[in-house]
Amino acid sequence: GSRNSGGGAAAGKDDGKIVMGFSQVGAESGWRTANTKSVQDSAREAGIELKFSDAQQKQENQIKAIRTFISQKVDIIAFSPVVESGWDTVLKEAKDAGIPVILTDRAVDSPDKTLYKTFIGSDFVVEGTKAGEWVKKEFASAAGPVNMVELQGNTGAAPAIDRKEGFASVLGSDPKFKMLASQPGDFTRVKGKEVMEAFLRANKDIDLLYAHNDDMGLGAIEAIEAAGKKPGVDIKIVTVDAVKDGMQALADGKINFIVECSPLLGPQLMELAKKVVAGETVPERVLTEETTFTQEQAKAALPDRKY
Ligand code: GZL
Repeated sequence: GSRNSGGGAAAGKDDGKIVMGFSQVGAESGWRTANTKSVQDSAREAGIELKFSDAQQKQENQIKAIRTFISQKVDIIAFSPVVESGWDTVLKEAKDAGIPVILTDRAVDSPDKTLYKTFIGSDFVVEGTKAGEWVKKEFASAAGPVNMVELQGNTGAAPAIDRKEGFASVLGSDPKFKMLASQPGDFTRVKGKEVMEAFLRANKDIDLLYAHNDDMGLGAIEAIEAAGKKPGVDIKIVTVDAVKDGMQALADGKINFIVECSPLLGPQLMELAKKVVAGETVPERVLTEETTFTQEQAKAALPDRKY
């Protein structure tokens, strides 16, 4: 059971083990399941007791989970906010309860930086610019117009907002590149396929698809093939994540370029948690290491891919 370590601070279990409450977005994509595995495996290796909750991509479920962790007096809370906004109230409740919070994967837009100790995750704007730079190069000799469509992540999510912004910052000013349509596909294969079907019905001549994650790109591939077109040839595809299924499609020539977004945040998260619980200062922002893959690089990397 838990004992109150006094001072209203959160209590660990009697055996001094750190207890972490983790609120996960959901299980919407290959990236997400790899991220969950990384968090769970790393907690076990770090000797941290993990209370894990899956919010099925609903903000109200994450808020409920955080409130439960507060009532359980966990030592630390970590979560990946499904959307950027609407967290100040519950994060103030955690702060008032003396429970430190770490943001992982996605950011919140709260101006009050005292509501969390650190944010570990990718720079999604940079990921969007990497995708845009590839498109600019790929179509450098094309006379234009280059007709593009975009499958966005779930509305309001930091990666959806920032990947869109980064991509547009590279191509938006060049009149050759035309964004015919840009809609949310919620980071899932099913929705990505559905929205791509609609794009194909409304636009006869699409040259490029930018999907904010592999899973939506894989759903779109099904729609493109059903429409009798060759993904990666008739319609070039650039995605973000570099999960195994995406890398396989890249190696098979159905995707043309993938910007990596690493889900393996677990080890760094547990190290940061130990430091925070011990009262040590930690950097405000911890960036993840990630790269990009061409079709050739995917063939070489696939055998060693951990997720
Ligand atoms: C990005 C992460 C995104 C992935 C998607 O860090 O939040 O959510 O790109 C996942 O695959 O669903």
